[in-house]
Amino acid sequence: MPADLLAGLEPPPPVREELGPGAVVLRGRVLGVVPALLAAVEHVAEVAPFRHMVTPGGFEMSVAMTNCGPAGWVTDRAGYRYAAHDPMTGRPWPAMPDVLRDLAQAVAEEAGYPGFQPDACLVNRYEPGARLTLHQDRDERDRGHPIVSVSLGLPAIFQFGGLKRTDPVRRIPLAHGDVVVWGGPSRLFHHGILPLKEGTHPVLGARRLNLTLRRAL
Ligand code: MD6
Ligand code: FE
Repeated sequence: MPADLLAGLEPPPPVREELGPGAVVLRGRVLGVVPALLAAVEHVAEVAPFRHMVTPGGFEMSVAMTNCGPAGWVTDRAGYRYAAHDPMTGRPWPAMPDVLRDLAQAVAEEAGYPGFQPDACLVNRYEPGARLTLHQDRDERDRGHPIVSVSLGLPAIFQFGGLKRTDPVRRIPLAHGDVVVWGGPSRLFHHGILPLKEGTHPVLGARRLNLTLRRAL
């Protein structure tokens, strides 16, 4: 078959949308590496299974979570923090697969943050109805580092507000393969995910996965 007939099968180049100061969405950026990302998540979840953590206020989160890398984000009655060990197994979190580290570094650089070296990857799993209320990511030691966030599976509505909880909130749809990178002036902006709508994604079924890669320590 002539090569030009296959050219149309290549994924389209990522489309860049500025979200706010220091925050950008790269549409479809990871579509070319989805199988490798899913294999990485599957391995992580075999060692450190997804679980519903409890907030300091005593509520079980609707989002199921696990982690990889030297630092894992956890919450329980004692508060939010990064921990070297999985409280469920007592063992260190699984190592961060190279594909995640390399991807995060490359994508951060494209977004204007060269030299990003993540030591934490939080994996969020949503089923229809699951949500993440408006919050700030403020448990990382040095907030000078950006966060790289990868969306897979069912689409979701991302809420993106401002420094104050009461600032106006925009609603941004995030789809399979999209990446959000943010840092700088918007690093502490409030954000959340509206309750996931029912649906079936061709690759992931009735689920959404979100991977957030950070420099926590
Ligand atoms: C999610 N993301 O997309 C939740 N936090 O499921 C986050 O809470 C988030 O996407 C910090 C930076 C990027 C994010
Ligand atoms: Fe967050």
